[in-house]
Amino acid sequence: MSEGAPIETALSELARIEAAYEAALSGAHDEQELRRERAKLLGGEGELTKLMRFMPKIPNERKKEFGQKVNGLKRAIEALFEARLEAIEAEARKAELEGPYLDVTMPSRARTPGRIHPIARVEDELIEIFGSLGFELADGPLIDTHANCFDRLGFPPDHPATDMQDTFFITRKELGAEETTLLRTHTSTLQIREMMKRKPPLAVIAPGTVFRRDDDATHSPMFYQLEGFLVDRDVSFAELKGVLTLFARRLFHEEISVRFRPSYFPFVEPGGEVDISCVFCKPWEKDEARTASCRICKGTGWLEVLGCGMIHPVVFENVGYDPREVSGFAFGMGLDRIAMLKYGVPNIRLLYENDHRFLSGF
Ligand code: FA5
Repeated sequence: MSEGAPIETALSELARIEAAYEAALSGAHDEQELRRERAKLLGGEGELTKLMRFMPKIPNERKKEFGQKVNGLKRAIEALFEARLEAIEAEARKAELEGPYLDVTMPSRARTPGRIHPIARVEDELIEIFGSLGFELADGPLIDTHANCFDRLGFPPDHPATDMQDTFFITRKELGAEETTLLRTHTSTLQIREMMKRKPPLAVIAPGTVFRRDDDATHSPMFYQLEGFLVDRDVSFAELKGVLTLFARRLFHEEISVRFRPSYFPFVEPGGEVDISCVFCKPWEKDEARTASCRICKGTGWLEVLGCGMIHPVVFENVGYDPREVSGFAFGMGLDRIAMLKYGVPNIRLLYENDHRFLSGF
């Protein structure tokens, strides 16, 4: 607009907009186009909006006249816009009703039902098996203290056994945190947590995720464990053997044998590892050639499944129990390993790759 005679220029621009807006809005064929046309006139950079910015340059005695004209045109544009919008919507609805018939009774595309993930299935089965023996279910936080994960379990400070495990620290004492916390490296933290909370007798299982600095075909940095422990008066290794033999036979096969080998964990004494008969070459069927050539158990006929033992008196002292009064056993197994054995999964990573086949049945 020229600077010369602002009011005349503005009025002629107004007249131009007035003459053109009806054709522009009426010519829009759908809602999107209609909104675009409206924006060209009334949007932030629309023609009419820009004209309003001209107001300061209009002589005072004509400001009112100019303002009224602009507002009047604005209202007319809005009214036509609303009417056109309604008409366009009505047309669209009519076209839909008159268009091809949609058969809502047609059967939908078949969907394959999902299945529970192998690890969750194993977890459910174990909860069922141990539940039937009277073990209660417990849960604990994934981030726990160094004390619950190691110290109260009898790991001496800086014991090499923690080197393999204590890597994923969340807080650092040296940075001012009250207590060192880390992603728990085993579910044995639940022994401490439950025993500090409750008095014996107690029989508990605690499944959950744990984290370590591990990564190969049979080790994952995140994996699942299930902890079990029982504390009462006069509990002996015989009960531990009985419970674990029953678990292996119910979970895998009733003819499975169980073998206990001595092993060291700071929180049990005596401690052991448990092997079960190889579920692939099935030594109980006495096919010696098959066992000799079995790649899974490497011809031994045995597979390692868990660690266990009688709870160490130091652990009882650390949780406020009297080791002269109570005794108990504990065990901890890797659920991933058990799922791999049960379902013949050759590599642990397959369990975490979202492979559809794991969730659609096998
Ligand atoms: C423990 O973690 C002990 N807390 C178990 C225990 C509990 C012993 C109670 C005595 C009494 P270990 O580090 O061996 O033990 O791990 C137990 C099981 O977890 C192993 O037998 C194995 O099945 C599984 N496991 C260990 N590391 C991994 C890993 N990186 N990926 C998958 N499974 C693993």
